[in-house]
Amino acid sequence: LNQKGCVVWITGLSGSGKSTLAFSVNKELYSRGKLSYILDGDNLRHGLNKNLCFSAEDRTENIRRVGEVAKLFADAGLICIASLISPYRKDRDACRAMLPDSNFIEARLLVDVFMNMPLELCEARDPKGLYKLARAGKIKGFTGIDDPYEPPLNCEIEIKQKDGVCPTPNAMAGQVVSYLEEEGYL
Ligand code: GGZ
Repeated sequence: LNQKGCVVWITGLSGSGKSTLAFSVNKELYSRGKLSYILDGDNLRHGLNKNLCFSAEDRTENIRRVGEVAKLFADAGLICIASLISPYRKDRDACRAMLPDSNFIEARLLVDVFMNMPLELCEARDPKGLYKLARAGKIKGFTGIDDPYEPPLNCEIEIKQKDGVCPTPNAMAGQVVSYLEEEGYL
């Protein structure tokens, strides 16, 4: 396999487009003949992380496990795309510490991507009706409503609106793929 592994870690609010970006990047990498794999928080909560809920401790454990699995994929030479809300800075920092920059390749092993979409937009989208339930008090501790989201202080890539317009999935994926190219992963 002529490919260096790394982890693309997508963080952001529910409904900010993390999964859309993950799929779009995956598709683009596939079309370039690169092996990649998506670890999606919401999906993993049906299997690997079935026993976890949304308390601070469980979110920390959720992110730790996904970080460890992502590291295994990267070790195996894959580009691992992890998409989780990962709302707490210290949990994301712990993942970064787990995946230190290599001495051998001059590139980050963990690429932080921040889906910087305003809460109002995510809440207006509300694809699963979860914000509505959270506002009605039917879900407690929902990120952005009554549980915090701590935005990254320094990330490699920031995805945001331009003149009030969201970038298309292709454009967002393009931002990530260009970065991977620059870093020598593609
Ligand atoms: C946040 C919640 C919650 C609470 C259920 N807070 O957008 P979704 O619906 O499809 O994906 C979200 C998913 C979050 O899982 P993660 O593993 O990414 O979260 S974390 O990184 O914080 O561990 C959301 C849904 O689960 N969901 N309850 N209380 N999101």
